[in-house]
Amino acid sequence: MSVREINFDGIVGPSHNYAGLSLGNLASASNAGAVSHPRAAALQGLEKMRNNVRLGLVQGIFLPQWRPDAAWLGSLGTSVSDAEPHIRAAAMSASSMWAANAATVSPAVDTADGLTHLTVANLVTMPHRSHEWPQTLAQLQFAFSARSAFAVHGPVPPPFGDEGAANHMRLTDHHGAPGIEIFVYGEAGGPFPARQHIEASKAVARIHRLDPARTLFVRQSEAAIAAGAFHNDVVAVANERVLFAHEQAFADKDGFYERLRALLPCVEIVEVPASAVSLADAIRSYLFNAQLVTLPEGDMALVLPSEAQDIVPVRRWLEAMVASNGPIRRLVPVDVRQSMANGGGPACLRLRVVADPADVDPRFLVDEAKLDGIADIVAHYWPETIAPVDLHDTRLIARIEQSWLTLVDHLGLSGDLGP
Ligand code: SUG
Repeated sequence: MSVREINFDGIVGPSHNYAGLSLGNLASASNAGAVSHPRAAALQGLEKMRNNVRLGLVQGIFLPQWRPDAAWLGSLGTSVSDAEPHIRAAAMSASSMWAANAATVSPAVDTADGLTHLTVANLVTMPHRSHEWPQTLAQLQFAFSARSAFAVHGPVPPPFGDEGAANHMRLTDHHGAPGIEIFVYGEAGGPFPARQHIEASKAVARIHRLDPARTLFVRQSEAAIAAGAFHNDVVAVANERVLFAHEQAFADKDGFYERLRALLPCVEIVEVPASAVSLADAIRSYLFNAQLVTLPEGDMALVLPSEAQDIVPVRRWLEAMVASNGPIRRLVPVDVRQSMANGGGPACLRLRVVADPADVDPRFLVDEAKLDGIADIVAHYWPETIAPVDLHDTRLIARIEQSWLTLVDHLGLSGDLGP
């Protein structure tokens, strides 16, 4: 086989719930206290993966994490029954589903030692996400265990916040060619925290042995963070030679575009002006939190949330874009509403790894038959609903644990991944 882009999607865990834990994430805040549907959420995610397989893309998976995270609660000197409600909710969160925050990935062709480097994200800014990394790292070490192909790194130390690939873009002539790696960091965000710190981005670039002459550090605009773009992938997405971004995504857009054009003359920047789609509508619609993918026949498609087209200025802009002679030729709407209600669109749910699929542990790759098997387990075991008040219910917790054990066993990973 040869180098391909592989999309690894996080399977939505059985504890998926709406506890309103993410300051600056408007969807999470506005759905706080709502009743979630973990089974429907996981099935929606699996359908998205199936869709991508049918498009001819290579699809991978990451497993949900063991919840409640008793080890983390133990390190805080408490337990699921004794913890304060917000700590219990943090220990129960299924937030590892958003695999774009699992790690930052630099393909072999960009690194000095010819290995594909992956650095697990520390996610220190949000308490409920700060304890994801040990279980994520364990999965990365299994999925990418081939030492001849991959180097998997632990997290950048706190206090420097690192949220992984959600703040990283790669532009290149084609996936297998050397790329320009772009790290987007925040400094200020009005009332909201900037979750990606430049110190962390620079550390990841050094650890990945990137060529400084082909690496850019770009500041996210304060207006974007203040409007609810808690990650860059809410206002911009890149694929091969195309950068698709909102006009107000970056603090110094002109300087960034100029440096990018000098480094990659073939780059095509598809910019959505604020006069066509406001920042608020861009964030409400999650237009940019789409998977911009190259189809086997060579055209690019935008796998976007189905509700994006319900917002009139966004629909108009998309219709005009597809009718024009631009690089994005096809729209593929997908229903991931359960994830969207916590601020996670199609792009949040996946981590892109450009690598040879033959080097990846096959337990982390899926085809349609394997997706069917996973969907059967989800349909049978995952809770149908969870209200935040249920989070301490011992029967619910037992069910969540049983769901996880069944899936991990089914995928042949029970000897390797454990609570
Ligand atoms: O970190 N939501 C996630 C959404 C992450 C989206 N990822 C990307 N943009 N790549 C977050 O804010 C909500 C959890 C809650 O409120 O229970 C949450 O964590």
